[in-house]
Amino acid sequence: MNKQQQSMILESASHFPPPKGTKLSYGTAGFRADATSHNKVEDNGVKVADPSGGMLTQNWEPFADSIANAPDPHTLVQLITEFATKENIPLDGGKKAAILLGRDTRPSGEFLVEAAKQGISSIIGAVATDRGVVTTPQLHWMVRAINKGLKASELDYFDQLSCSFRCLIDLIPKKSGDNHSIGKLIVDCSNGVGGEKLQVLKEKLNWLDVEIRNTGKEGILNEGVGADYVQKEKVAPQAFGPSDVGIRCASLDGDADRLVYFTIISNGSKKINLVDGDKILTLFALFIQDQLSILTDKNEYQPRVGVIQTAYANGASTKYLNQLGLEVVFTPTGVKYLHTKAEEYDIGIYFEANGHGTILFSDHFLSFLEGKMSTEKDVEKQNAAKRLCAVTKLINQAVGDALSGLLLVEAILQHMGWSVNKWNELYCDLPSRQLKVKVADRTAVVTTNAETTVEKPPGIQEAINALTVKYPQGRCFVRPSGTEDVVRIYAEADTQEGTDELANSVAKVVDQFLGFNSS
Ligand code: 16G
Ligand code: ZN
Repeated sequence: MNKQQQSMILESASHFPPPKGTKLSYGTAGFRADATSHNKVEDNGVKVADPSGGMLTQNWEPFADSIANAPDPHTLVQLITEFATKENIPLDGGKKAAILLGRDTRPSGEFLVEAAKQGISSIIGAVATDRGVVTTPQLHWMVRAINKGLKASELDYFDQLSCSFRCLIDLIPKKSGDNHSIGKLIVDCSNGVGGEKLQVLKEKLNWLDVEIRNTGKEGILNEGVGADYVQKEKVAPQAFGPSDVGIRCASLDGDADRLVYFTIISNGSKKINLVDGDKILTLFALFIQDQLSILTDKNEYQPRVGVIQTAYANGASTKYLNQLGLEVVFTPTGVKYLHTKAEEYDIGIYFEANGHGTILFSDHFLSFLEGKMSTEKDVEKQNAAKRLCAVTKLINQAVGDALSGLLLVEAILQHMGWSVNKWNELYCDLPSRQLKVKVADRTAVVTTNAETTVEKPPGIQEAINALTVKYPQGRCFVRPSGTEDVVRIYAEADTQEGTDELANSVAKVVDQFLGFNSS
């Protein structure tokens, strides 16, 4: 690193001394400042997208950790020099770099973007472009598009989503007397960034009967609202009430990378039927399977379809997907693991139960589709190819995206002429329970088999097994959280009582082995 470059970094780093007593960690999907709560408005954090538009490459995470925790500017320069040498990154302006910045609606956003700009301007050859307030998936989409030489503005994003949605609607087979109306959708936007973006889409799409709530104009981010709240608490969010009973509702999270659906069950209660990420995955898988069966003959090329879940997927969903003849595989929790696995297939469909997920298509499959669209004479097949092609454009190829996921769900429901209940009844979720236990050191828990088996501390897995076999359809696993200082417990069984009992007894085991009084 030359002198000029060194002094530029030293100067900018001197304005941002690390906060005392805080150890920052990149965690599952980014730096988070206060990891004890789930994403309150005062929390802040930083996510980094790779040049591919995907999550930060995993082997860069230790570097991200080390520079975030560098005690002083000189150590920072040293760490950068070492890393650049190791990764063959030309410094001193040897290569140009463009960095896109974006933020959500948190008050800390402007300050963080400003800090990032100062850091970037201290690297010779690096140029920052501020894309303003965007959803997390929008920024990932833009990075991917730019690096593929495609149109990459926010307007391009909205155009691509709305055009491909419209295309799917136009391709719905017309049955006489059936206008495919499936009624209104109400969306809870978690008082986050999704509200204003969904409003833009709504204005572009006459085919979408949507009412937008919790846009952040009044309520507080993630307080009694949003996909995380709805999925974990299994209750309706703020601003939803008796007049919404039975209506199709959806919830985004604060940065709009998670999506779940729900309906309110009865008057006077906040109880809901949750339609979670597993069901969204199932809907997508069914539609794709249908279209592929129209498009391809048995004796010709068959794209490899893979469905990727985590251990949190409800057992009933896995069983259903297996019955459809689909290949289902499991990875540890966190989009980066699911996404990487999905890339191994021609069509990789991944979802976490909590609503993070998307569908990835291989280049090979994309050229197969193009070929079909230009040569296929059969109208049915031609249409199936067009539909699949529209899906590849609608669904975000960089990362899970609640807005594009929502449009795909809506298009498929309209295509099938399905109500939300019909969709929800594809299979019936097994009762499940999630608990967390505060432990002295969560890193003492080491798991394997996509987090379903505990290797360390020894003996704990045997204790969990002994409890689990007592319950019909029992399944239970524990794992250290990647975002909070706790060990999480997930249990499933044929009844809610049994499930709760199993979860509670395993929580006791975890506390005995790892709790504060365990040593
Ligand atoms: C992060 C992950 C999410 C995962 C969650 C688990 C991304 C974009 N986000 O929010 O996928 O479900 O962590 O949290 O990867 P936990 O480790 O605390 O259970
Ligand atoms: Zn999110």
